[in-house]
Amino acid sequence: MKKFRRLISVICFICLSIAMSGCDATSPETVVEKPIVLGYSQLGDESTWRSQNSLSLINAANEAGIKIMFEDAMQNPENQIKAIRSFIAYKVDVIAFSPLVETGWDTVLGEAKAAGIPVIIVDRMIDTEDESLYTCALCSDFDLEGRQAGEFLKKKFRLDDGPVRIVELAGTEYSTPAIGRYEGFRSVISSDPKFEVIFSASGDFMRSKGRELMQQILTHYEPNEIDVLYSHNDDMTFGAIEVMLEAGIRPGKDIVIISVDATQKIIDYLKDGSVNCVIECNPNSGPQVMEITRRIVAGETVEKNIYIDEKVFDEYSDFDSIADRGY
Ligand code: GZL
Repeated sequence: MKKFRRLISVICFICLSIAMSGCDATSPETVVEKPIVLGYSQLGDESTWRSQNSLSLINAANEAGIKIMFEDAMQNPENQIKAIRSFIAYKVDVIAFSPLVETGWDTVLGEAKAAGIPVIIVDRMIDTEDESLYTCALCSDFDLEGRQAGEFLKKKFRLDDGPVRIVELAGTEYSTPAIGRYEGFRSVISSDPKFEVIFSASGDFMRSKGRELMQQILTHYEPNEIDVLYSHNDDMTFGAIEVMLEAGIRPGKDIVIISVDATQKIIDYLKDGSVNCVIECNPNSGPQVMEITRRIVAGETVEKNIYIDEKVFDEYSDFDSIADRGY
């Protein structure tokens, strides 16, 4: 009898401990995988494009079940370096960042490498001799974007003897998009001397500075002395168009306009003839960044350099084929 009671008490203890542990004795322990932790340093929130890029990254991380530590550097590379150091201290699984400018990253990326934390470069590129400092770079081809702008001008003015006088609103100095869009554009138009850039200055990809530069341009040149506005992003274009309209200038007619990014508003301007050419720069890289992160953590090989596919929309395009931009 004593043995029977002992057996019963042992069975009760086992049942009680299983009930307390919350797991089912009939099935193996359910192993909950630890979520991947991604440290992301975003360069700022200077433009419509950037806001959409940040939204894409955060939404994609949530959908992928990745814990994202998202830091906005507010256009200050020192803040990006601090953020990357905090990710290293936190021992994140992967670090990703959009570098405001191309240089100054070797030291902090060397610290990430020493800590064994892989780095993904997103959107803009860095200028480094040591490619071991990053595992993958997912960027746009900014030189191609500049060349596409030049090719549109050659087509638009193919029957015009010139001169074709161009004013340029450039992006943030020493940033990959500003360098690529500047150099790519000139590599095409330099083949024909009728094209002349009469003004170029950085508007930092900001609407307010685009506005200021257009006002400055109109103090130096009469409207009929300007044939083309080439703007490195839509936000600066919006600022410039405001000034043109205030000055009685018909955007897209009195001055041909080329803009880069392809927000919905600039596409609407293209459709109503206020803008003549839009070079797409795709901000929706979030899903690709999370897939690259997952593959790196899983130990899979990833390509060193991945370019985002992008299109050109211009006055010769079939506007009905342009999908809603979503931002
Ligand atoms: C390009 C991106 C640029 C956009 C701007 O990839 O870095 O920065 O063209 C943004 O709109 O501010």
